[in-house]
Amino acid sequence: MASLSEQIPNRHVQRWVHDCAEKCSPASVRVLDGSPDEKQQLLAEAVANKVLIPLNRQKWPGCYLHRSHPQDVARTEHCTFICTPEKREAGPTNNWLDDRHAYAMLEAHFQGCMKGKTMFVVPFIMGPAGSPLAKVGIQLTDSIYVAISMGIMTRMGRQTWDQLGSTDDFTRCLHSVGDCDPKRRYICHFPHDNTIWSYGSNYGGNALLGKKCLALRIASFLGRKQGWMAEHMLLVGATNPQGETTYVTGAFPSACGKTNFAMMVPPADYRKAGWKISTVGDDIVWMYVNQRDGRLWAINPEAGYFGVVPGTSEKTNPNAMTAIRHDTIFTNVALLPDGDVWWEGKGDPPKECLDWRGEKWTPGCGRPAAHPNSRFTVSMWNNPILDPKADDPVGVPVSGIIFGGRRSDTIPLCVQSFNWSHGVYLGATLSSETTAAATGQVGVVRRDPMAMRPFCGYNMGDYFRHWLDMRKRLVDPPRIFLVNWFRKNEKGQYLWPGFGENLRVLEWMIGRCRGRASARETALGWSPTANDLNLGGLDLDAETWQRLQAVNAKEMQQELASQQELYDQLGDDMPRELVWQRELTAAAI
Ligand code: SAT
Ligand code: MN
Repeated sequence: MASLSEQIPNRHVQRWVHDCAEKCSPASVRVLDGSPDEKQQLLAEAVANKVLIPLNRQKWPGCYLHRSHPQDVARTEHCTFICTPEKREAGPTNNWLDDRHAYAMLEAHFQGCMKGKTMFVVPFIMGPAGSPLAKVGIQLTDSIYVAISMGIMTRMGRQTWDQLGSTDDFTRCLHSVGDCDPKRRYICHFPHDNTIWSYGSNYGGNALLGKKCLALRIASFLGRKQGWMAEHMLLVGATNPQGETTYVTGAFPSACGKTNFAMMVPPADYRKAGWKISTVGDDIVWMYVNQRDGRLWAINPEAGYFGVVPGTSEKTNPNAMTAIRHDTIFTNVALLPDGDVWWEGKGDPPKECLDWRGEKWTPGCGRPAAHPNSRFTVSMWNNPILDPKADDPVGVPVSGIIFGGRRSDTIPLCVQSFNWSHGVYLGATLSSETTAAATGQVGVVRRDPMAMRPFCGYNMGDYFRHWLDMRKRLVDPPRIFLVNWFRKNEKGQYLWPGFGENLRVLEWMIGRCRGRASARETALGWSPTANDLNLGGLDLDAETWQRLQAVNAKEMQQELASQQELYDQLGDDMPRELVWQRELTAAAI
């Protein structure tokens, strides 16, 4: 075995790994190279250690089940901290710790925490290799599940060293599962030091540090300093029958259908006409101003999808079903006696199975078989509709930005903002009913600005200002939209069919971006009439359409009142433009 310094060509990384190994005292240190052989070894080791259960080879080749600690099933926002010298930098929507205090407290937890274990050194690139936008991270972890998952979710391995060169421009990601006790769980970000320390959780958003921690919290902080944007958005291409491709991004809170939208199958009549959808990303984008055309361009920094499993089926997301057919890690789904897997929404329930905790489950036993936030981890290369530019170092031009939340009432199916600042207002006041993606109560309305509330690495007021300022750098800014697929009638039924039918709304949005679709003015923005949207073939009567698009004065007044909470919380940090935008809306209702 080559020595550590032979395996790690970069001196800065060598020194840091050495220091962390001294702190954590692992029995051994293993530097990953990202090769297929290595992946097979890691999988075999994880099976031997009962971290992974191999699934039925015929039905699910190369797939495994992982069962998490029962109290480690979602992001834990109350344990997530932005650590800076000043509280103002983190702002009122983040948990803050004084950085020196946080280091000192966590030192005590990391001290000797890897005794008897292997410390994996996981070098990875966020973004296409060779891209000037890409960022290097090195994650140290004592979790083989995390090491394997990072290999799927990022461009992991040897090529990282070329990207890094001899610089020390890398995010230092230190992770230990510790004893997985939720009382001793800390996900700490040190944006000034380009450092993340995560202790006490093995769950995706808490432990795969390239994802939310680096690509959103740290990257949003860097983006503001450097004039670009890191956003919690999908990125999708839509190609019309004329062969013209338009790219849009979409910001939706966790578990509101981003992955489904990004992998959408067009309705039958659209498919016949020649429409095609292609995925660039399902969760995170980095956007920058391309000096060649003055437009906003975007890349997906990730290389895999960490998607919600329940509700995924041949009907709702056949492309995801194809993608996860092989080489996928399932976390917290149900296991059948023959090594098949099942989850709620997949189809008929099995007569009997083991639930996500490994306990006997029968239909009607009163518990879900799969955890509501069970996940698949799969390479983007498995996606049958991966966009040909998904690995392009310059990314793709963004024509439209969609904000969306899960709201049973108040918010119409779709509107377009009047202009960029109004669009920033629509994004800043985005709200959604909470889901199982984070621990806490499910189904309560919360403000989730740009779907970034849990992921913004600095003061939300400064983040809004950064959004407003980006307009000045753009010659031709993307058009901004607000959508809500989840409006219900008084019986609690969804008014809009959603899924592939969302392409009808997307087609209108693309038409607006390209200046060829019409709309009428409402208090909330430009709104399509039934004639502006292709509703042919949908079983949707005029009254339902009316209710989908209604801007109800009473509901809107409540909405504006509830926005006040966010405005009060941000106080003087809230940009004046957004105060005015809200006043203009109030006056228009
Ligand atoms: O669990 S993750 O944070 O990775 C996914 C999500 O909540 O969006
Ligand atoms: Mn997400």
